[in-house]
Parts: sequence; structure tokens; C-alpha cells
Amino acid sequence: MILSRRRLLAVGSSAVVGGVLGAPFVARAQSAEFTYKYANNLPVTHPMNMRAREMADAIKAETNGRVEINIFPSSQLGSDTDTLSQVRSGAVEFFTLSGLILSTLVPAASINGLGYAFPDYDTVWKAMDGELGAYVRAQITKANLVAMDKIWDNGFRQTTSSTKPINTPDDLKGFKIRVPVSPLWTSMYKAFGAAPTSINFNEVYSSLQTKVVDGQENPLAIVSTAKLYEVQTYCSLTNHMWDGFWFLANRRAWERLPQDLRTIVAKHINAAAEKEREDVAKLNANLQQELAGKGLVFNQPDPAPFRDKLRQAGFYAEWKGKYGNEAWAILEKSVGTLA
Ligand code: X2X
Repeated sequence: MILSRRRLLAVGSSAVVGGVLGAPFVARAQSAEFTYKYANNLPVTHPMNMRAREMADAIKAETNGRVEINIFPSSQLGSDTDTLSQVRSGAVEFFTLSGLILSTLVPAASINGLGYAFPDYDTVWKAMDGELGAYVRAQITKANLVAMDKIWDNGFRQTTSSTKPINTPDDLKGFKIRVPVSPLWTSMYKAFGAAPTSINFNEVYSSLQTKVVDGQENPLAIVSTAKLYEVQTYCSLTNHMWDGFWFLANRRAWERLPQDLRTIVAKHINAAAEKEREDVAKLNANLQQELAGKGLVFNQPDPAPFRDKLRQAGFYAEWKGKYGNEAWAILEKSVGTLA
């Protein structure tokens, strides 16, 4: 009698667990206190998205599920231009954007993209983790966005083409090249005498495929992960500029997080940036052979005549005037005399 009562109670209580207690447990696991969107323009296979996934998992674990970050790669929420508006309005909470494109809102943010400014990664990280990066982040703050401390790597940019290799500045004359939406990019290719067209990244593959443009320029990690080699024939290792992505947050969304959560989130975002930098540098150093195997024909032009051409065209003097003496002095402290 006693045993069967116990058995009944046991069955009864497990029914309660499954039916009543179980339901709120499931509901709580599904909805975090803060569910934020993070948008970017790169394929899921790019290290940015691989590290972002780890980062989102680490944030969820360390905040005990209170903060959930959903990643939207490949410009799923819109072009860079659209997504910049969304992170400003708060429709998107986080967005990684090239400083050069961000310069449509924060003019100083394109300064790292000046042609041939950086000789190597050591100089890049010293400047971007140091005074130059701090200067740019202060300007971003004034535009009412938050930039995390560590900029993510895009890389040194190379030039691809469906028509001819680029070996000297003369090869750029009249060359129909896609550039991202940014006054600095347009200005630089005009100084080379090329015919630049501003196109957001989500339309680059199709614009190359349909020959709206003959070429584009991007680091090898993007040429590879976005499969641009399928629609391009030549790859010229021009190394003409270094480009990185600021990890931006909508200010109100950022400040809605209690301080303890903000600290955890920032820690994991910045740690992911440092891992992504290592991944991208390795890829950019090792992809040439793999891409050559896929049919891209490589050449390695001498950078000196390209830099001379920009100097002669008054490109550096023009941009020194635009950025102002303070910013220019900070840049030259890291990279030496430019103009
Ligand atoms: O649009 C590009 O070319 C890219 C992906 O490199 C940037 O986001 C600047």
C-alpha cells in the first residue's frame, strides 16, 4: 500500500515537472534579457564571422544567457549604406564597418586608408591600437556611435581584374574599377586617372560578373571567401592600402546594458577581434597559391611609382587639408612623412 502510494506520487510529480515546471523553463531558455542583432557584409566563411560566432557563444555563456547576439552576415539586413543608417537609428545594435565607409558620417575615420600609408601589419596595429585609433574612436563617439577598442582586420588590399594585370600606374588609366562607397576611395582612383564606380559590397560579385566594372580591389581573404576569383582573371598584389572594420554599437542599445554586462560583452568582442586579426593575416599570407590553383594569374607590381603618382597628383596634400594638421601629425608619427 505504502509502496504503491509512493509510486503514484513519483508518477504524479514527474508529470508536474514535465507539464507545469517544464514550460517556463523552456520559455526562459529561449528569450534572453537583451537580444541584439550584429550585422556585417562578409560571407559566413570569413574569419570575421567564424570568430563572431565564438564570441556570441562566449557572451551568452558568461552572462548566463542574459545577452544573446544574433549574427546577420553577407549584408542580409541591407547594404553597408543601409546598415549604417540602421545602427544609427537602433534598428540594428551592432555593425562592423570599414572606417573608409564610416567616413561618410565621420570624416576622420578614413585616415588609415590613405594610399601606401602603412608598410606592414606591425605599423598598423601600433597605430590603430595606439594614438591614431584613439583619435578616430573619439571622432566616432562625437557622431553618437560607440566603437569598441580593437579594430578588426580587413587587410592590405589587392587589385583584381577581368581584362589585364595592373603593373604600373598607367595600367589604371581609364580602368573601370569598383570602389566601396567612400570619398577617399573615389579620390584615390581619380588621382590614378582610373574610372571608379561606388558600389556596395553586396553587389560586387554581380557587377563583376555582368561587367558593369572590369575590376575591384580587396584583401585575398575576401577574394577567396566571396569567390571573386570566379569572375576575375588577374590579381595584382598592389598592397595599396590597409583597411579595417570598426565594431560599432548603437549608443542607446549599448547604454541599456548594465555596466557588468557591458564589460563582459566588450571583453569578448575585443578578444574576438584579436583572434580574427591572426586568422586574416595568415590567410592573406597563404592564399596566393590556393587562388592561383583556381585560375587567378598573379603579379607583384613595384609600389613606388604608384605612390609617386599620388604625390604628383596632389592626393596627399589634398587629404592633409581635409583631415587637418592634428590628425595628419598623429598619422605621420606612426608611418613617417607622407606628403
Ligand atoms: O566593400 C568592400 O570591398 C569590403 C568588404 O572590403 C569593405 O567592407 C570595405
